[in-house]
Amino acid sequence: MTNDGACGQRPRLLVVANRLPVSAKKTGENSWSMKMSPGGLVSGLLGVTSQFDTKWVGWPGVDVYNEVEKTALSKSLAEMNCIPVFLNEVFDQYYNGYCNGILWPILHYMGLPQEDPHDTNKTFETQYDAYKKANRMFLDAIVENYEEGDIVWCHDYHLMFLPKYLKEYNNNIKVGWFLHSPFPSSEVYKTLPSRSELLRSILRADLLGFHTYDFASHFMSTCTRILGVEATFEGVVDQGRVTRVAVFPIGIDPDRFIRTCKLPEATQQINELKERFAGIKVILGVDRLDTIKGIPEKYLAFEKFLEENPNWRHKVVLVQIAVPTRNDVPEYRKLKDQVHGLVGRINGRFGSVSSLPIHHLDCSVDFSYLCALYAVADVMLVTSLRDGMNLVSYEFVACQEAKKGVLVLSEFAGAAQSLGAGALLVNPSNVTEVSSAIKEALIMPAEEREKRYRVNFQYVYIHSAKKWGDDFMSVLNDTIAESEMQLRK
Ligand code: ADQ
Repeated sequence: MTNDGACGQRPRLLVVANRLPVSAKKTGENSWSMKMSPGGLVSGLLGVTSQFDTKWVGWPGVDVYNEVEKTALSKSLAEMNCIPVFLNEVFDQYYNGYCNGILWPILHYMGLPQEDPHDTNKTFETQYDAYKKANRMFLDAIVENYEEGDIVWCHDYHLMFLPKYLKEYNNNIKVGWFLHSPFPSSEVYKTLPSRSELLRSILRADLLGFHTYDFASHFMSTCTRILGVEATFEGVVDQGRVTRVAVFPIGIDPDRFIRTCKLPEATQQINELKERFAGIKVILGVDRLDTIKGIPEKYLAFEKFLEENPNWRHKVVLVQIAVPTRNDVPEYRKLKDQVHGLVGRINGRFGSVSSLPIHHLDCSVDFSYLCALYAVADVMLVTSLRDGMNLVSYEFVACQEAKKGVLVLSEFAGAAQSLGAGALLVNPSNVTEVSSAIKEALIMPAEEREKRYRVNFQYVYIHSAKKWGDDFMSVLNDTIAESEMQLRK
């Protein structure tokens, strides 16, 4: 595909995701401050959007009911090419309820949660209705801004109804849909009450993308088992329509990380961190505080490592940045308490007045400091129980030019299929295995670290976010061109 439109203009792309890349916060009457939202989806897409005249469509991070305020906020967001979807009263049941309470655990193999029999306001059915309503609100925002020829790229499990709604509105709209999470085996997916309707809705897209071959294969066998349709990489054939399915492993913008590590601010932060941890090895974890990220498992493995290797006590720290997310979902609040309990126990058992083995921070860090942490770490510890890709592991590799540290990576992260050759792969639920991998990483000879780093760096550099976006757009364009040719025949 060329990125030039007919009159030399860049083609228009509407990127639709649950959340806009910026979150708004009210600072006064009709005035708002904006902050970048952390998260893998935003990080991945930032590398892509420069080739297109891109508009983002998504929730702005706040409820706004007053029409004057809505207009004021929409105007500020428009300057950043963002179109808000005010989900307001629908948000709780759609986002906390159906998306994160039901779909997220199913997609990550955690099973269907039990319905609360006492809360008749929050049944699966009411949450599902809110989900559909929210998807319609996204449609309305798109329709208001749609121009003939626009490409609409829908992201993630929040928007499984959108392809169907878009095609019902205008069958000629070019629609792509990408899943950032895993797609599970059909045995897990089929427990979902609305399983067929959701599959049929996403099958209205022209192209469906997944991070790994396994996820795409699970999706296709699920279509066959649940809908009884023919599904191969040539396409899924449902009700006379063919939907293309393909694999697009996401990446990062590696140059942004490499550049930032060399800037004066990060250089100073790197020096301060080196001084702070002089003579001590640093193991790093950077995760959203999410049930899928395996943070308790990480702490249990580190505890075992300290238990079994007394000579390493006071010579190694685990710095864990765990930005809280989804605070309104009860499981996430429980997780925070559980993790804090473990940190207290391990620091109590193995710490001293002058040294604590775990530095756990409930916060988001700014980009320069994040790069500095990646750059000084000796070991990166990723223990996701399931993860679509895990961009943190890519970011670590991009920042390790000087140190050439070791990546210990869960085999259940999509990244294990791309960085597996250079990383130490582990089963995060096996504390003994993770504890041994920590030790292996800490004592690995420089020559082997260098070799592993080179393999991973090359992969991260080539498979960038830009490549991911270019590949998706190129296949989407080919798919649409092919189906237009079929129609003309
Ligand atoms: P996430 O689950 O958010 O993404 P991940 O891919 O690791 O997971 O991306 C996290 C992003 O947030 C990274 O860019 C990281 O730098 C940033 N981040 C995390 N904690 C932070 C903190 N404390 N401070 C600042 N920044 C922080 C989802 C899926 C993943 C998939 C991505 C992209 O769950 O599996 O890889 O989308 O598709």
